[in-house]
Amino acid sequence: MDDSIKIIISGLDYAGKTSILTALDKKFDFSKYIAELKPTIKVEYHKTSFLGLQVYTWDMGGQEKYRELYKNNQDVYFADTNLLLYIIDILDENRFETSLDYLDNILTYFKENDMDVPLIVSFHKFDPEKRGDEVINGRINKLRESIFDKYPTFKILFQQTSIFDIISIIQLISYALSVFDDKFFDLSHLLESYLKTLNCSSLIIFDENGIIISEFYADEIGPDSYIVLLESIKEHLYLLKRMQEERYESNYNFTSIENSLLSYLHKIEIGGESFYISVLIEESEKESLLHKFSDFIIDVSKIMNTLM
Ligand SMILES: Nc1nc2c(ncn2[C@@H]2O[C@H](COP(=O)(O)OP(=O)(O)OP(=O)(O)O)[C@@H](O)[C@H]2O)c(=O)[nH]1
Ligand SMILES: [Mg+2]
Repeated sequence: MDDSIKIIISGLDYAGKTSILTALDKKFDFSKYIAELKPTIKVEYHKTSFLGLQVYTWDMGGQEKYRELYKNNQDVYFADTNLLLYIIDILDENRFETSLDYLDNILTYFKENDMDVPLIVSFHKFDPEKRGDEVINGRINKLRESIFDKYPTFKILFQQTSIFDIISIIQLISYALSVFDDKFFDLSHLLESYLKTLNCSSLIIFDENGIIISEFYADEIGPDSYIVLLESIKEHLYLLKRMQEERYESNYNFTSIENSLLSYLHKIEIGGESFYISVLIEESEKESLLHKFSDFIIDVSKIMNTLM
C-alpha cells in the first residue's frame, strides 16, 4: 500500500455524505452531531491516520453550483484519487437520472486520464424499516444493474447503508479498506469464525488510540446496543491503558459490563506497535475462552503482520 490515500466522497446534495462521515468519525452520540449538520460548502477535507496510512477524505458538497465548479476544474478535484465513494439517496427517486449523470461525469474523467479508480456505490437511507420494501429494493436493483452494465471496466462494489444501522456503516469501512488490501476482508472473516468458536458476543481489534481496525458482532447485537457496548469497551480500554502506564499490578483484563457480560481485553504487539483485542462474553464462557484464546491470537497476528 501507498502511505497516503485520497478518498473522494461524492453524490448529490442531501444524499447523506457528511452524515456518513460523521457517523464514522463519532461513533458515539452521532445522532446529536447529525442533527446539527448543514449542507457542505464546496469541499470539506478530513485527515486521519490508519495503520500508518495517511487517509485524506474529500467530502464534496453536492449542491448544483459546486457540481458545476468541479466539472469545470476536474484536475483540481479528481486527480490522484485512490477511491471514489459515491452516495445515492434511494428516497430521492426524482433525481436518480441527475445523480447517474454526475457519476458519469466523474467516471469519464477517470477513464480519459487512464485512472484505475475503484468505486463503491452506496444506496443510502436504506433505513431498517425500509429493508422489506419491494419498491425500494426494486429501485436499488435497477440502479445497480444500470451502473454495472455501463462501466464494465471499473471495479465496483455496491452497498446499502443507513445512519440508523451502524453495522451497515461498519461494513462500508471494511469494504473501503478491502479495496486497498484484501487482508482486511480476511481479518473480518477470521473474527466472524472465532465469534462462533469462542461463543462470544463481539470481537474488536483496536489500535492504541482506540481506533477500530476490525470488528464483528453476534447477530443479536442491534445498532442501539452497539453504541452502549462500544462506550463500555472504550472505558475499559482507557482504564487498562492507564493502569499499564502506571505499572499497576492488578489484573484489569477482565471487567464486568452488565449482568453476566464480561469485557476482556488482551494486548498484542505487532511490528513494534500495540493493539488491543476486545471480547465481550458471558461469564460462564470465561474458562473456555482462556483455553482457546492463544490460537486466536496466533491467527490474528498472522494476518496483522502482513498488514503492517
Ligand atoms: N432517513 C435517513 N436520513 C438520512 C440518512 N443519512 C442522512 N440523512 C439525512 O439526510 C440529510 C442530508 O444529509 P447530509 O449528510 O447533510 O447530506 P450531504 O450529502 O452531505 O449534502 P451536501 O453537503 O449538500 O452535499 C440530513 O437531514 C440527514 O439527517 C439515512 O441513512 N437515513
Ligand atoms: Mg455534506
